[in-house]
Amino acid sequence: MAVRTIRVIGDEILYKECKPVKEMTQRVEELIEDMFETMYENNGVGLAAPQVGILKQIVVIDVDDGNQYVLINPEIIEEEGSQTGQEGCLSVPGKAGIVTRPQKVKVKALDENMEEFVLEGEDLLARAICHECAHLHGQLYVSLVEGELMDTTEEVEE
Ligand code: GNR
Ligand code: NI
Repeated sequence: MAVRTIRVIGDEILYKECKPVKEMTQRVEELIEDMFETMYENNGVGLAAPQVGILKQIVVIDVDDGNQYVLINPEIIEEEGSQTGQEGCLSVPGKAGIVTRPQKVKVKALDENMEEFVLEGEDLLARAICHECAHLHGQLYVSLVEGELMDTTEEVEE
């Protein structure tokens, strides 16, 4: 297990389309473990493989609902309602912005055993699912921000 380096905005890999995973391998298993470790180390609620430099359709999510979700080749199949709120991204450090997302989503994906499942998420889980799936298609939340991108780091003047 290892904490991997997170790619940040401007890195061209973040803007590329990710490839579907065809089979579970030891490499992919290790990647998933490392993605969880990297996400927890950086206090994130989700992480997509391109953020650690791998162009594969893999997402991990933990929004503190008692579950650790692994989504391989995810596809959002239903969206309902809308929520407008603050969003951040580990690949856009020190910034946050207001983004409107569906209030509820249904996503179809494969789990770590390559078994298909459908996950329904609301509130932050729906937001995280949308945010992570967008990463797999080379999209960052900054392109969806309403108004200004805000600074979240305190600037202390001397
Ligand atoms: O840690 C994260 N917090 C977050 C907050 C609101 C909406 C989405 C997110 S995901 C983000 C981690 C990240 O960059 N995942 O790609
Ligand atoms: Ni992100």
